[in-house]
Amino acid sequence: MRQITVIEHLLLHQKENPLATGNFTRLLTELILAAKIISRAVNKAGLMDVLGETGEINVQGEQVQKLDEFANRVIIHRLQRSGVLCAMASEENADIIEIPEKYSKGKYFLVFDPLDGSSNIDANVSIGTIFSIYKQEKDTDYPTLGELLQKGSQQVAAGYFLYGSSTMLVYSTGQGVHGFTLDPSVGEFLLSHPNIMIPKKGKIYSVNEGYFPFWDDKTKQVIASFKDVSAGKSTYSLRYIGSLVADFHRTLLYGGIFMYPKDCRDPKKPRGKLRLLYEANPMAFLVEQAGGMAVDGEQRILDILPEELHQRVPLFIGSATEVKKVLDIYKS
Ligand code: AHM
Ligand code: MG
Repeated sequence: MRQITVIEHLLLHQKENPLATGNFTRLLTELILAAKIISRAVNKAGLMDVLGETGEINVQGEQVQKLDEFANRVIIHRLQRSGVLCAMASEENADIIEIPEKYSKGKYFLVFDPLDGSSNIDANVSIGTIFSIYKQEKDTDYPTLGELLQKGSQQVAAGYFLYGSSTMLVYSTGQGVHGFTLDPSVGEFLLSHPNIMIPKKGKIYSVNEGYFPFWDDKTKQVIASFKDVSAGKSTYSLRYIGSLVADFHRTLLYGGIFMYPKDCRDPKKPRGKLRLLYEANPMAFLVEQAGGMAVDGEQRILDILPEELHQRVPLFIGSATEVKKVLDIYKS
């Protein structure tokens, strides 16, 4: 069988794909190169003594690990020179990242989580880079934060790189979800998973059950429903890696549901952990393209109008059957 690279795939589908312009291809090419550089560093992490913490704290109040910083720097460095972006936003930066004067600008916003699941780095667990692309609506040279804060439904593309037993790229431009596997011997991502569709119903639920005491009653009912085997109900297995890209990738391929509910430890301020812009929206875009659903318990993730760059949301994402079950319980 002839093997197809990502760019070839994008160009082959040019007719159906309004995004397959030179600019978008350039953006994806730069992102792919950045991901290959990150993948190489992740693979060599143990050898290069780049593991461990720097002692600094990022805007989320968490310890920043060296590989996160490296991944963040690589993406910013390559993409700011691409000529196709008007601004960027990274989970590691407090504010919008402007394109320096000396580089030309374009019409896309790139929003990314450079290395998600970083708490797993030392244990050699799969981690990933998540990205989301929006179009600038106004024709101004200096886009404001307000222009970037668009609903997830306005994403023009989204995807992730998974640094696992092999490195993969899974992405969508709104024409289905396609997966590519990096062949390190030739340095190309080759089409391995065309038109991924999530099963309508799955056999796995995925959640950090250690937080059970901090959930509200409805959330407890939701999780209990996946353990209820009375009267012929389906049995579910529990899988939880604690690395969103890996947990999501499994959910996309095998079906079932991944959940990160709101934590009610402070009853006045119940909140999710995952970020709407960097994590929930891109995964919601992909899952819907694959025939699944993503909600915050009440509404569709892609319908939420973000109020701030680092906003957090509860997330229930996966096969339609399981996500509908969650919606029904919260509604009841
Ligand atoms: P990060 O962006 O700081 O790496 O945190 C996000 C990660 C996700 O990958 C994962 O789904 C979640 O945090 C796990 O959180 P917890 O350890 O609370 O279960
Ligand atoms: Mg993250």
